[in-house]
Amino acid sequence: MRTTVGIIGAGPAGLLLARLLHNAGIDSVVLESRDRAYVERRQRAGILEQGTVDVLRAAGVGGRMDREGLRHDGIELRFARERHRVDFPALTGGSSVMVYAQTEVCKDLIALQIEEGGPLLFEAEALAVEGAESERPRVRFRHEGREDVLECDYVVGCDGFWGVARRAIPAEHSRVFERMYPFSWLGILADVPPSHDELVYARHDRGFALLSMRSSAVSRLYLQVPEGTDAGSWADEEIWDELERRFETADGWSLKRGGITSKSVTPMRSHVHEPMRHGRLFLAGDAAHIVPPTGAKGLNLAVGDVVTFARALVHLEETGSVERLDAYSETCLRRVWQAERFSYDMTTLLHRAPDATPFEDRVQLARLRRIATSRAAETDLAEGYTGFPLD
Ligand code: FAS
Ligand code: PHB
Repeated sequence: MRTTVGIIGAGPAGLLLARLLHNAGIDSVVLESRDRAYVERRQRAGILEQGTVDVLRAAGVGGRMDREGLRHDGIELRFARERHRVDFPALTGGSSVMVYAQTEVCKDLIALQIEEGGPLLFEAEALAVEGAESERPRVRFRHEGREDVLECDYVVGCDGFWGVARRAIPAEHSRVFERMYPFSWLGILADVPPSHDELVYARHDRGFALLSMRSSAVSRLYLQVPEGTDAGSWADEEIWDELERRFETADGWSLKRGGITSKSVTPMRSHVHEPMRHGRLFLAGDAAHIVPPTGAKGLNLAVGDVVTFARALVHLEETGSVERLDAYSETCLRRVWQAERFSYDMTTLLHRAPDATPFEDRVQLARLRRIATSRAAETDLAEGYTGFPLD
C-alpha cells in the first residue's frame, strides 16, 4: 500500500487528522488495531475547549455536536462546604466549553471518514515504523491475518500512550519528562440527571470529587481513590455515599443517585516525550504527552497537535517550504507544556496527597480562596480551562 500520510490510531487525533487532510485534498490511510465498536464506546474525555469546538465546526463535523452538545459558561469550585462559580465568558472575553463526549466525536468522525474519506482499516495493528529517517518511511502492520507494509511520505503516530510509534524514535534522541500521582480516579457513568447544571470540582479532606455529565439524563462522576484501586471493590451505595460527603455544602445542596452503568479506574500521570518529531515520523496526542484529566486537556491537546501538523503540510504543498513542518515539535511543545502546567496545578490544587500535612491542607484552601476572591487568579484559571489559542 502507498499513501502520502500514514496515520497510526483511530482515536480523536488520528481521525481528525485524516479529516483535515481530506479537506485539504491530501491522501492518508488510518490503521486502527481495535474494532469500530470498541473505539466508539471507549469512555474518555468529555470537555471540548472553544478552540476544539471551532476546529470541529470548520472541518465539517460539528453538526451533531451543536445539536446535542451542552455549552457550559462556567464551572463550580467546592471546598470547605463553600461554593464558588467561575464565569468563563466574563473572564475570558467570551470563551466557553462544550460538554460533548469523546465517544461522540469519534463516532461523528468515523461516520464521515467511511462516507467520504480515505481508507480507515479497523483491526489493523501497526507492528513497527521503519525508515523514519528516510524519504519513504513505512509502517509494517498486520491485517486480516496477513502482514503488509504501508509506504508513506510521512507517518503520524496517533496511537496513544501504549502505541508503537514513539518506540521508533531512538533513545539517544529522546527525552522523557514524567510525574506519577499517588492516587487514581474511580469514574462512574450513571443513568440519573446531573445534580448540577455545570461541572463541579470539589476539594475535600477525604479527597477530590468531580461531577460531570454526558447528557441531561446521564451523569459522569469521579472520585479520588488510592492508586491501584480495583473498581469492583467499591459497592454502588458506597460510591454514592462518598460522593455525597465530598460534595457537601453549607446550603443543603443534594446529590441525586441512580443506576451505575459503568465503573473504571484511571491512573494519574503527567508525561511528555521530546521531541515530537523524528525525521518523517511525527507524534500527536497521547502518543507524545499525557496529562492528568483534572484540567480536561487530553483530547484538546491531541486536536491542537493534528491541526498544527495539517497546517504545516498544507503550507508545504502551497509554498514548497518545510519551515512549519520543521517547527512542528517546538510549536506543539509550547502548547503542551502550558497544558501540562495547568493540569498539574489543577491536580495539586484539588487532590489530597496520602501524605499531606495540615500545613499543605491550609495552603490548598488558601489557593482556592485566592481564586474565589482575586479576579486575576480566577481569570488565569478560566483562560487555562477554556484553552490556549491554536497558533
Ligand atoms: P487515543 O489513545 O484516544 O487513541 C489511540 C488509538 O490508537 C486507539 O484507538 C488505539 O486502539 C490505537 N492504537 C494503539 N496502538 C496501535 C497500533 N499498534 N496499531 C494501530 N492502532 C493502535 N481526558 C479528559 O479530558 N477527560 C477524561 O475523563 C479522560 N479520561 C481518560 C481516561 C483514560 C483511561 C485515558 C487513557 C485517557 C483519558 N483522557 C481523558 C485523555 C484522553 O481523552 C486522551 O487524551 C485522548 O484519548 C487522546 O487521543 P489520542 O491521542 O487520539 O489517543
Ligand atoms: C468528563 O466529563 O469525563 C471529564 C470532565 C472534566 C474533567 C475530566 C473528565 O476534568
